[in-house]
Amino acid sequence: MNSQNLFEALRAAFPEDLDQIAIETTSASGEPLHYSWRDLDRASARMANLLASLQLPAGSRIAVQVEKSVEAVMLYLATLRAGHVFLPLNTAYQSAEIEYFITNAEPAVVVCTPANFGWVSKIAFTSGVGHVYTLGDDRTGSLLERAMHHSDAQQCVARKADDLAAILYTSGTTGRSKGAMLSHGNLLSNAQTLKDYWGWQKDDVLIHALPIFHVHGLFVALHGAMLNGSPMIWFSRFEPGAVIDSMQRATVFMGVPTLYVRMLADARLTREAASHMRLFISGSAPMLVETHGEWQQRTGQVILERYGMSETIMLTSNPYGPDKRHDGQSERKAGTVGFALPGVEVRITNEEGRDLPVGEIGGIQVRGPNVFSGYWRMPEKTAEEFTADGWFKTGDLGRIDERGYVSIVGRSKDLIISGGYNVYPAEVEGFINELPGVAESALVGVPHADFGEVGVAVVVPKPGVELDAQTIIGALKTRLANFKIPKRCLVVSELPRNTMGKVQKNLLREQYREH
Ligand code: MLC
Ligand code: AMP
Repeated sequence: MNSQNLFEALRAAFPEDLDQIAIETTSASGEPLHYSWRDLDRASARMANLLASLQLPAGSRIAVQVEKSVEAVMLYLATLRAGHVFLPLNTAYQSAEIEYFITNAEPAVVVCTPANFGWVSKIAFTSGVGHVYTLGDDRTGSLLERAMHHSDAQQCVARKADDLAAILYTSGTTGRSKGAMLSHGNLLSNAQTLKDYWGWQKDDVLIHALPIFHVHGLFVALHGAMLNGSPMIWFSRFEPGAVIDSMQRATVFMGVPTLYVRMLADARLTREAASHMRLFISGSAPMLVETHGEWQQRTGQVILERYGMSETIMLTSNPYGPDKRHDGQSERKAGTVGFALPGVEVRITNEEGRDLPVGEIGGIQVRGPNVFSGYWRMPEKTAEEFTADGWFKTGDLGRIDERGYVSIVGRSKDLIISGGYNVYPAEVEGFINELPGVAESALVGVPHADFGEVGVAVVVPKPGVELDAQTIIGALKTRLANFKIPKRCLVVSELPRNTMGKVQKNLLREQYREH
């Protein structure tokens, strides 16, 4: 069989001299650390051999909730090499969330931080997971200890293009998370398209400062550098000053708008500091036109905004250079997410699913080799989100102008995007409504200077009950990831409803926008 394992394509792009530096970073105690391409190859081979020794069926899920580290990248590569499915989990997720993911995905292996081993392993073993390892962000943990006993040479397991490579959980409008199933073919085709469209160059160096449990940091950034054999300057946490200081040795940066806002607030960001950079890319959340403009004024560089999703990886992008498909247009237009990527089709439809003319606002739909195959074990949900002729309904509202630029103008899904993370109100409301004394609640997104948008909870008590906002927030903190916690909680006597009895969130949004 002609294998289409994504790892083989990434491995083929490694430079000939494997002793060159692939990743430059600092240890938890601040010591410089350098990883060569050979290190990535050998350590991921050892981990892949460890996984092989467990004799798991092909396509087993490897669920991973660990801090950002180079060893976590090695584990991702090892999972691909071994022919299994990588399931990354945000470190902010709490036990109720982890329990859901583990019972839903039924992983064969769970890897967690040493600090969380107690509660994670309890959930995992109770759910029938056979193997739980630990991986610290300081090169410790049972995963590395066990992998040490395995060979550093490995034959990559053959995979077909439509075999699964990763499952990314994304919250649902009903409050239940859905696992988007991405194949080797989805990931590789998108990475190759972006390599060409963003003009990756021989001497590029990527600043990697994003988390690696979502599409942006794990696929767009990591695959981008690796498929070009380009080294990375690696930050386990985003620190504006340190990132700005590294720009003189780098050429490409990718971030969510909050990262740009925070760098703009740092006086070290100057034209001089950014002068070595070739490309700044933003996505995962809308970037304000003002931020785009301010960045250009301060650095002389025009941010390239693109649009993606867990289900589709990247679907549109502003042009890097002249786009032949669009009369050679090369403007990176603020407030838009650019053109459909080569090979990707994007259309705007009305509620009946009919195509809308240029300039009209409707639902954004997408079709192409980047689009996932469906939600893990949720055939009905999958069927609902695809049209009969194979278009995926993104849930975003937008328009395409006469030049071909796509703008996102809103969302038909009830979703808050806070600092690049998605918060589904239904999920948070579900947790609030379970608290003693709560009759009902609504979570709405309001504008926020740093995170773009944050959640405000409006809660109605049961008759005769006095609720305390801080107690509600405190109770949520033990149950939900920190970025989902409402920044404010207001106790009110009733929620505004329309004649159909539906809560009018638009009124709440207006009323509480100053909060
Ligand atoms: C942190 N906090 C947040 C938050 N991040 N609140 C709301 N939204 C967020 N995104 C809160 C914490 O709860 C905590 O509150 C306080 O801020 C400090 O936490 P922290 O962990 O120290 O924060 P910090 O390190 O400053 O993180 C901010 C951030 C981070 C912007 C660096 O959120 C981040 O890395 N975001 C990027 C997300 C990302 O990669 N998205 C891509 C998704 S892929 P308290 O009250 O406890 O003190 C996708 C597809 C696509 O969407 O197109 O790319
Ligand atoms: P996720 O489910 O985490 O992958 O988030 C995907 C969602 O992020 C999309 O459906 C959009 O709503 C949003 N998104 C991604 N990129 C952009 C962007 N550049 N501008 C506006 N919204 C974006």
